[in-house]
Amino acid sequence: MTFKRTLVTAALPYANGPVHIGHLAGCYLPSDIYVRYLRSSGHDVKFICGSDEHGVPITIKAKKENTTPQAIVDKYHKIMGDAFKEFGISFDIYSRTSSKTHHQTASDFFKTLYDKGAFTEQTTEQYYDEEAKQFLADRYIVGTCPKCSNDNAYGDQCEKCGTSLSPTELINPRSTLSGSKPVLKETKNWFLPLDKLSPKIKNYIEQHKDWKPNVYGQCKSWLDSGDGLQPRAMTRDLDWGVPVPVQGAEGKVLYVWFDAPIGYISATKDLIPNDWQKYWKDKETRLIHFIGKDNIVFHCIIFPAMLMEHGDFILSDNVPANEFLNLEGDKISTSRNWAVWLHEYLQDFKDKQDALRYTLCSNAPETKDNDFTWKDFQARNNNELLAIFGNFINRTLVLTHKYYEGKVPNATNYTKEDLLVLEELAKAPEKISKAIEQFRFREAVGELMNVARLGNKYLGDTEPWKLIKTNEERVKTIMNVALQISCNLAILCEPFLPFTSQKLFSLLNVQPLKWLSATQTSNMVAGHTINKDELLFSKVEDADIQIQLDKLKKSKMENEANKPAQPIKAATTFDDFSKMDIRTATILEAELVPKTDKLLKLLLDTGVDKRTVVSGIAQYYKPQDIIGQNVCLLANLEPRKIKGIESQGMILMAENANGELSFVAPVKDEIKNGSSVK
Ligand code: B3M
Ligand code: ZN
Repeated sequence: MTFKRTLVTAALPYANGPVHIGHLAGCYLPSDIYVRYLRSSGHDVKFICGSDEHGVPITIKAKKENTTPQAIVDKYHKIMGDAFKEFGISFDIYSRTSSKTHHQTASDFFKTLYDKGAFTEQTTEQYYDEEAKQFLADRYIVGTCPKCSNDNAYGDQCEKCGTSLSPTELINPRSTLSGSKPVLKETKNWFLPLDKLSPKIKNYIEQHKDWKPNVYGQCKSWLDSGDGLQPRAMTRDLDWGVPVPVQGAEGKVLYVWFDAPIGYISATKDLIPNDWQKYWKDKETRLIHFIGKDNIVFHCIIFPAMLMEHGDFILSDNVPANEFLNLEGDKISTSRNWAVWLHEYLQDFKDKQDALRYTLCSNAPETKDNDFTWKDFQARNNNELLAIFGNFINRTLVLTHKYYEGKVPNATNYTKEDLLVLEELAKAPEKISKAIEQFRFREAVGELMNVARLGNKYLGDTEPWKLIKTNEERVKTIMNVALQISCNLAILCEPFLPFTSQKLFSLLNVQPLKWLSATQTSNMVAGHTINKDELLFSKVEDADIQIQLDKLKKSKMENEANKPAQPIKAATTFDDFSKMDIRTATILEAELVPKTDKLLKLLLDTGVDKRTVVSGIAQYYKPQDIIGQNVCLLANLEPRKIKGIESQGMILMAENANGELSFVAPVKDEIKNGSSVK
């Protein structure tokens, strides 16, 4: 089936915090590349996004900051919208779900389903705060964790021991609104019977074996899991959101995951009030949702189920979800401030949007979780963008000015080598298109870089700066070819590096050209004058990277300081403790255990003997730095073979909340090796 137009949506981010690189890499950058490519290729495409402004976390944040949910979403809607714009994410509209259009659209949608009898009504018992006179979302209830006795476990989870909970499992539950003890009270909500819709959904998913394996696989596992799909409440007892448009539903709003995807429809209405239906109802429209992996079930199962029940809408054709991006080996976390925030990046790396776009695309978590490191960012900028792409362009522009006063020379006589390069150049757009169309953006950006490599190698091989003394005619052709490559690079890099593309077109003094022109190798016309040369990219210095690493280190330390200590373990007896022979000792020798990256083999002086201990501290200490270090040793621990080495005892280490280890040692020098620790 061929399509006349494409509607691309990017997940609506919650308006309760700024945007970080994980968001960009997971969803907004790939969707932007895709849309820019389609636009450049002359397709009819609309690119939709906006803020997701409902849901419990926003109401909690408002309470904490002593303000209203509306004030919270107003603030972050602006911050997020600005950050996207600054990074060149080219939404046709960045809308919001607190808008009038959206409330109306979501409300009508619910009503249609309700009138069709699509929902089942279920009465359940929920906690109710009699003082605040409202039902309590799980997060509004705290109590004692039945597993670890933490007094401040939430109704959905204990953050201390990580157990998932339901509010009724909490011991001594209390409401965070009034502090009072909540009571169980019956409440009626409307459920989407996903169990009954399961065959239809299954059928839909099975028609999409072409989806990315991570997406298709997750859908299948939802559908095929033990109990299969379960009915899901589409309304909530809450006062922030779209009111449920049904009699007897006062004090209830639509479940945030019911209204949020409808936000795509509302935003399209706001963008093209007279034309939106074409994009949502015509079978010749292709609908594509870009999302992160935690949103798969909502976009592939629940939203399609809603659309099927409604009946008027097309279903999505693809959901190219990405996996997660980690940062320097750790999960990105807003609450732990373990993130690179877009607005902060731009303060530190002014005008370097494309360096981040390039790094995130080259290393995108397309098929598995991936890691962003600042060193990799620096290397990609300095060794690829600057040393290959930038270097090629710079040499081309500088030589054109030097030899021809900035005028494109005539290509008079192509050699076989020139023709091969031009042929390769003309093939590039198709290679890149193919990869983009299959959502393989890493491969696509790799192909783009290959064009820059081609140019760089061509100049290196032909060495026009040498030939200019002996064969002026030949240099004209070489420089003409180099300028064609430069111009086509400007076209081909636009989806990935829009700022660079714009700058390069302006250096070449050419109006931006479309994708199809890159199949030509004659876009730079002889006699045309280019503009004065300027560098396309600048270096990222070690010092710049150190600032970022220090920032992260600071976050780690602040977290460490804020983290509650582990609860004290169950009581033990003095007798049990005295069975342990703990002694002071000194490290005499240390070396890495071959073929491992965590283990050190240590030789210790225990005052009684010299013995070998294998210790898992290599990530925290270098062998050469710890010779002479005083330690405490559990000396009578049964010997154990580790990686073929007999370890005679265990060194005691202090561990912080981030799992980092530090030696524990006597503080007075006169404590000799072999002194017992009691
Ligand atoms: N706001 C979740 C998220 O930001 C949610 C996406 C809605 S898309 C309709 O990850
Ligand atoms: Zn717990």
